[in-house]
Amino acid sequence: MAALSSRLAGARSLGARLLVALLAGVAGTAGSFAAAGFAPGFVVEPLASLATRLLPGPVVTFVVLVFGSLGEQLAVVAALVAAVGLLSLAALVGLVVGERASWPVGPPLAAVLVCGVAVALTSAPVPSVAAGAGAGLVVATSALGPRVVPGASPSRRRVLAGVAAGVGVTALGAVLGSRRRGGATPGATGDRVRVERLLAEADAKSLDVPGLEPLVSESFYQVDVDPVDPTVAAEDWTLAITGAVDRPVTVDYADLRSMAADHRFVTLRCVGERLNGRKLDTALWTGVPLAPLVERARPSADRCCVVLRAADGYYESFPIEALADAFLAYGMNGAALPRAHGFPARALVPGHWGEINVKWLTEIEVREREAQSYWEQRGWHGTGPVETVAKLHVVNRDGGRVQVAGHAYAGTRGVDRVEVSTDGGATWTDARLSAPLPGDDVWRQWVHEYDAPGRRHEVVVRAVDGTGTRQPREERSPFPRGPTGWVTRTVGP
Ligand SMILES: Nc1nc2c(c(=O)[nH]1)N[C@H]1C(S)=C(S)[C@@H](COP(=O)(O)O)O[C@H]1N2
Ligand SMILES: [Mo]
Repeated sequence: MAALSSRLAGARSLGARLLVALLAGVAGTAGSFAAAGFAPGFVVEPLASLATRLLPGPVVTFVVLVFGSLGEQLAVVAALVAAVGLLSLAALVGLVVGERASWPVGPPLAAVLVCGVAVALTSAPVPSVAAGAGAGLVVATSALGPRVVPGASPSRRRVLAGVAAGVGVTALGAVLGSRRRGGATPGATGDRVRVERLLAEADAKSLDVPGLEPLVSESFYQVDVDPVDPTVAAEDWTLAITGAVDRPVTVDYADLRSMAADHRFVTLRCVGERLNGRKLDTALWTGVPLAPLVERARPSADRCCVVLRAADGYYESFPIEALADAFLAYGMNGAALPRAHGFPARALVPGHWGEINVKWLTEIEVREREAQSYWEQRGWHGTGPVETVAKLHVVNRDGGRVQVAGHAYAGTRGVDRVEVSTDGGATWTDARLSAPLPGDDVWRQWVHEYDAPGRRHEVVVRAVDGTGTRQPREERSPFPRGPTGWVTRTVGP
């Protein structure tokens, strides 16, 4: 005991102390990650949420427009740095107080302080104890360093031992944490045969164009206000229908799964994406119609609107009529809804911008007056129907032949045709479309082949929706109502 405390007291160099404290902070963060994974118990998550919540609306909008999803990664990195900083500070206090004491109080004190900071941040006891243990281990190893690393001078050995422990704990924490999956995932949705048949149909109808995403997206875009997705266990999930209703209704996961399942192809598009961006995707969703659930609660005669609320604190309000054909999805492409896309259940509102397709849905409040929406409070106008768009994502060359292709989407209006110009808009030809999939809110693929004119030329595409309306030519930025305009691409000779 006495020998240990004298060694602790020997850690006189400020640099050495800071280094050990920093390593303890890193190890503490790794310990928290090992126990929680990338989920709300992880010390980084509340800081990342705080960062996005504290940022003023225009800044959030700017980050979304400029960085797209990279903005989320920046928030995570910033939160990670802040978490390591806070835990290191706690460890440093333990270390310094420990050096002053005449008995080895440093490591346990550092562990308790780090654990305390983690609990204050996350209110999750188990990951916090793991954080404290990781930090305490590094401080303890650096105190015992001279025994385990022979040769070097005592203070050098102490730091070396701390480094070794820090690296070890962090590596172990990283491996353990990344193995964790958030939320219990029930088996594949029932009705396997129907799902497989529909997926096969989408496969068969997808155009055979190299590089073109098939009709069911291979990777589905993701947009979240919180960089860490909530982890909601199926058995803990409920959806409450509240507000201006005669008798509020609560549905749990078992209720949901006991209802007759339906399968729908639905396309989603984010209002904040660039005109020719990639935040447009389609999946085969499994779930139940939402309107009958809301009807069960007997909405008041004066209802006008709903607010959909979610486990991540997200909320969106819009006219109740939009829910008439809405869907409550708990499956995606034949599997349980992935956590990233709203497990246990999300809303799908046909023909509307992605933002009101609320994920991790927990409440539908019926209202007699309109309410605020998360994005509208930040200046967006994305609760309405989508704009029509034809995207150009593929240019394939084969000698003198050129093949251009993409997707077109017009919400519930449907895509009637896609027109292509290969001379900058002077003349137009109809593109070939993929055969329509069943459903009222699904994109189509288009392809057009032509002889290369032997010079640089402008390819322009535009869609005409099912009502005969051609998409507007005028370029409009995504903010605040979503992008519009004809997509143009220069193709070489
Ligand atoms: N709970 C919750 N639902 C949400 C969001 C969110 O951040 N939280 N983002 C919305 C936005 S802006 C879009 S475009 C879609 C994206 O759905 P996806 O991530 O499944 O592609 O989800 C919407 N639903
Ligand atoms: Mo969005």
